[in-house]
Amino acid sequence: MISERTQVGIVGAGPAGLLLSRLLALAGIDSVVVENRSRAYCEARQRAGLLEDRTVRLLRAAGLADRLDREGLEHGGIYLQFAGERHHLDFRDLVGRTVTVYAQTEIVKDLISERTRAGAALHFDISATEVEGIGTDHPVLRYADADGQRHQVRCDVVAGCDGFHGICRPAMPAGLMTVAERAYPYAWLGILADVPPSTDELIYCRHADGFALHSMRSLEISRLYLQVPLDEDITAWPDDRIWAELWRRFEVPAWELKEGPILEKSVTPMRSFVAAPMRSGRLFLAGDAAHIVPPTGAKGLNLALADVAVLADALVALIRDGDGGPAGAYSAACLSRVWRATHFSWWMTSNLHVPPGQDPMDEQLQLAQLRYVVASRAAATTLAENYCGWPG
Ligand code: RFL
Ligand code: PHB
Repeated sequence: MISERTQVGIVGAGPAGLLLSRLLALAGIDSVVVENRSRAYCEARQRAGLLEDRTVRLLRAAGLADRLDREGLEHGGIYLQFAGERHHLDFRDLVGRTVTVYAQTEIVKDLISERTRAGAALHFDISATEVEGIGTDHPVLRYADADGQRHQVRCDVVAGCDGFHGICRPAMPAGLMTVAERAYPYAWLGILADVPPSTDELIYCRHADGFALHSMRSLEISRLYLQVPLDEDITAWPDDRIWAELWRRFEVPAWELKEGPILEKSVTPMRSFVAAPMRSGRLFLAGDAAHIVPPTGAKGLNLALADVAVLADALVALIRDGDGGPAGAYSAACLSRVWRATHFSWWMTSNLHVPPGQDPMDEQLQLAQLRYVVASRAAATTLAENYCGWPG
């Protein structure tokens, strides 16, 4: 067993864990990050694509936005499509704000490259992660490195940034956590395609046969999603069936969907999940380890990064200044934002998807709500300020 010492032990090298390590380093606090996947896997995992303006400012302030500022695509709105009509929502006009398309894969690459250049302790391919002693002043993080050598890291604090399936949430004391959860009766089939986007801004589309979303990764690469049945077998979706279904759902007069080679496809279930509190003793949860939203509101990554911005300040106060006030307020501060985003994500999801066996009442309620959003400036403003991020 190799014994080590750090101030903050971070479990997980996703966007939350990596940004936390960077923010702490800027304040002179050292950390060890352990990740059970390989670096290549973390850098290639296809997930989010859309950043709130606040998230962009956070990355800029952390000195991580050189490539984001060069390659990110600033968007001033979205299209909302239903009943065969496409409507534009202009966020600049409604709330004076924008969002930015910049893939999570690129944020993770930028963070890993910065952390590596800074000589940070960042260990990939580890296994058997364990957290112990969170009720003491010196919790311990244990893991086995890529060669199977066991390590024991004595910490001041452990940050659980290990996503929904990690080990940190289960390491919280039994009986402490309250969990609110909702599973949705459908999934998303997502594709990455080697073809320029067929739209200038994202299209969120409700079709009688289900939701579809046209997003993008760059001016060359498109990202598209289709609502499919829960537990859908991906082999039921050869490429030509995917393109035909996308065409059908997105079809409006005088518009064309450009097709190209499909680089990747996967099926994602949809879930809302909030576990509270996000802290017990010296263990703090951040990002997907504590909460999950369905992707329709584009909030998950933004929430994860917002959590660690609050957490970094709280840990600096606790470790450097001996002030436990901000650490005590951490969970409530995050959960207020999390619940707003949870509501918005549920609202977007519920209004744009067609559940199996939808009755005429529910269908008309959805359409009435969507018509209201595109007709009322007040309703459109509500969507815009939530989509761009609340509080901003
Ligand atoms: P992550 O990214 O899951 O990272 C957790 C890391 O912890 C590692 N890990 C462990 N390491 C060591 N020991 C263990 N025992 C471990 N267990 C797990 C994992 O390997 C992993 O590397 O969580 P984090 O950092 O909290 O980040 C959250 C985001 O990844 C997530 O919320 C977003 O991707 C959600 N999301 C979106 N968010 C947005 O803000 N905008 C979007 O447009 C958006 N689109 C999406 C999305 C998520 C999607 N999927 C696939 C769920 C679209 C999709 C399809
Ligand atoms: C994406 O580009 O992957 C994306 C964009 C917006 C969403 C969800 C996913 O709401």
